[in-house]
Amino acid sequence: PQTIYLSDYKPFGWQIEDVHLTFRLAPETTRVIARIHFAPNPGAPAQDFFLHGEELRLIRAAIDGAEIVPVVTAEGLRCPVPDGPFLWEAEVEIAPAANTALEGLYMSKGMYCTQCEAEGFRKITFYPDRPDVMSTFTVRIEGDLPVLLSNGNPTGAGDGWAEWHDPWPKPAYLFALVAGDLVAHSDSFTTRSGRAVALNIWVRPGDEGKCAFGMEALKKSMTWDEEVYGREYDLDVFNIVAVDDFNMGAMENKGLNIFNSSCVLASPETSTDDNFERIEAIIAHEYFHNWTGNRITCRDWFQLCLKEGLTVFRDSQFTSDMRGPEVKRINDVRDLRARQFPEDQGPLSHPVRPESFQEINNFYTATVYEKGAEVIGMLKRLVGDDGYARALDLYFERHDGDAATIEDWLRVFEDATGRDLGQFKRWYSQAGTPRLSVRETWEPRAPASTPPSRDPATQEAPDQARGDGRFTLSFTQHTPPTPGQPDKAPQVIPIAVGLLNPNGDEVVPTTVLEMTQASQSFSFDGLATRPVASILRGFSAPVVLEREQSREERAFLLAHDTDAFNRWEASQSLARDSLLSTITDGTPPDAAWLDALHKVVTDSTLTPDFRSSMLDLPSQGELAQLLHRRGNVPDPDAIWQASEGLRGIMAERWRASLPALAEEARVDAPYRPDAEQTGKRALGSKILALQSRLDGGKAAQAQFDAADNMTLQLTALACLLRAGAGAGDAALAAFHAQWKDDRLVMDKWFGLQVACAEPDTAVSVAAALTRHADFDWRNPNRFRAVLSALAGHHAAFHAADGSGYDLLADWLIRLDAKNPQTTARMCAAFQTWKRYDEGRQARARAALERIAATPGLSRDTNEMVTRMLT
Ligand code: HT7
Ligand code: ZN
Repeated sequence: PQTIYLSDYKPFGWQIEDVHLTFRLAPETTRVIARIHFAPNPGAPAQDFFLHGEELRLIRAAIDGAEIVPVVTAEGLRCPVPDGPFLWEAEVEIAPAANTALEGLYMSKGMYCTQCEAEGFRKITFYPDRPDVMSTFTVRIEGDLPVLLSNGNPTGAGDGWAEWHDPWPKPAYLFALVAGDLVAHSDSFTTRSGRAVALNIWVRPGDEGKCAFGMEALKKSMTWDEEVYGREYDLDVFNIVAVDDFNMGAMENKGLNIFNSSCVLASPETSTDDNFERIEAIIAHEYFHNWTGNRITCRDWFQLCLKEGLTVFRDSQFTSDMRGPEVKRINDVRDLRARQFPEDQGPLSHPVRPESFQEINNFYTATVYEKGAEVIGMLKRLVGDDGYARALDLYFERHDGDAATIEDWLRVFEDATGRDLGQFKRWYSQAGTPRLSVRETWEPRAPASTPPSRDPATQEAPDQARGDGRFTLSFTQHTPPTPGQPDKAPQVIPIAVGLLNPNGDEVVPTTVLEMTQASQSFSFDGLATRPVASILRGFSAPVVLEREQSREERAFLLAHDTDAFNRWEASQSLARDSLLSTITDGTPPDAAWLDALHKVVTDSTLTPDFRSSMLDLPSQGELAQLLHRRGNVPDPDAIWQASEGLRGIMAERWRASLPALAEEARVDAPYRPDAEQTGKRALGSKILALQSRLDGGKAAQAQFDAADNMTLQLTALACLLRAGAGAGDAALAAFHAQWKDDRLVMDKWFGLQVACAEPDTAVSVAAALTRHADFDWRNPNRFRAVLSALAGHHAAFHAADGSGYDLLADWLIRLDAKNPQTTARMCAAFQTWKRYDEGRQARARAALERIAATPGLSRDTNEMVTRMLT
């Protein structure tokens, strides 16, 4: 397979003035007629005329009206063209009903829809399918279906046809078409400059009752982008369509966003609070792409983080504003550690801006998205809120209509703030998670003559805390080697630090230290007593902080830190140590930590959602990662036992407080998926899980029976299933009877049974579910419901007998022939395989080798397994 390199970038030899497409829809024989005006691109080097095209049956091609016979290969088409501008015409035939890869034009339950990012447009017609070739599009759709949609504004419609025109030049990956028997939930929005925008969420009949929340989220997103980034919507209509068969979450096609139905449809009865929050965030994300991605797009796919990192950063800001910043930050860091850290610390590690790939679909990763957003967060921390706002204004002003690069992005920050970002740029090119270690020194009487430290933090203690003491933090950074990058240079690390007095007062408020060297010290002068340092507040950089800190100090921070994230982190760190001691030498859980945590959890001056977050324990995958980092071989069974044991001890130790906590978490008002109620239910579900360990599921059964919303119903069902001994059987059957006709709820039914099973039964539960009559494995949501749940069950997936690996491999091999993109993404479940013992490694290797040896394996999956086996 061919490897593509960033360094090989070369502009396309032609520009496109306009694109006219006519679609004559038919499931097996759709005709696509393209009329495209090309003109030479004066800035491009000389090259042959080549158009991408895959799985297209060419019927006719012409240049300036004269028929030609181009050379057609599996990748595209070549032909001689005139020196000047010319009109290209091509008619091709495609078979959307046979398209199971869900890329290009395909069918989902009788509905036509498209997915063109990254390189799907080439399955629709011959075209320079690359993001730096932009054009306006006019589209005519002919088909015997009531709703015919494309990008831009509608320009005409009649019986069996509709025409659309998108006036904004766009790359082909933003093209979209939808046709089907759909109904709309409609509304409108007036932009601040007075444009009236028609808003529609299109769904299959029967789903119209699940659109109201998405519509509100859309309007909130539109308002927020105007208020916070000064960005207005720029067409007369904004359409969203819900599709059941979809490889990812959603797609930001210009004016016609297409969503996986699980990421837009919601109702209190069928969706959990987490679903609502995720839907709100994804609608915002896709909407925000209208500026960060569509109006300013990427020059090439290596620049993917330019749009994705920035848009994730923007949607995180939005969620913080809608739901509160503290728990949002905690959740984002949990997610980063669970998904991005393993990627960055394993065989799939790659820079935020990769330098080569075989299949770009394999680089829609947590590194590009979430680490890409973290990098922007650091940039904002370094230049300040005003600097960030000026840089973003300049970015939109300078690059509107461009296909831009990371260099362009950093240059606007340099020009707007006067900073040199040369070293900062390493965050885009160096893979791996930096390790940051810290040493503390305290000089009670720092002699006045002591030369100032190399980088004085210039922080003075407030008057009542003033003294002669100097507190110094000495940091060292090191990034371990990653594939293709043995040596790393120091990065710019913004380290947010605050200092607390032993009585809990903050003597130095949050200060951002800028570390640029491999080792660097920062001093704080004028202190009366040795402070307790709260380091990396708000998780100010995506690093692993290695800090020797006493349990007493961590318990102190857990109780007193004014930074909510570090309060949570102090507890996490104690939890990690406690669990690791149990895992490695059977030490019982740290009682002092449990008591300190209990104090926070029962403190009703704190919000329920923060208290709920405090109850989160490090995941079993995170513990395995930590053990591996410390040079131990993780034992998944021991990790499971320790985690379960700890939960049991928490329940016992806190037995007396649980009823009052459950009462406090009760919501009496009608269901609303807002931050306040969601926080209460989140706390309530954690408490119920603890109670279920004591009462065998009695309280959970009562909640299940009385539940009038999916959050309460599903959390109760999970507790009953975890209680084992058949406690969940009746509820599971009742749930099935109630929801068997709702595909999104049934995905939950499938997934939960695997997630809640004991390690020794989870693989057989998953295997049995794959034989269930409703296991439609070609539907990515259903496939993931069972098999991603298995991959996420640490102890079951890493079962010593290799059964977890084998089951997943069997299904990946089967799916690859139909849907390479989803298969390749799910292969990443194996990325940590080298952490485990020899027996497990041998079994995982065998599973990977079996996938690799599959005849006709897709390029997507082949690249992933090869990287993991190397
Ligand atoms: N920009 C999109 C990424 C994407 C995608 C979405 C759906 C199906 C296939 C896809 N390939 C790439 C989604 C986003 O980040 O907003
Ligand atoms: Zn995106």
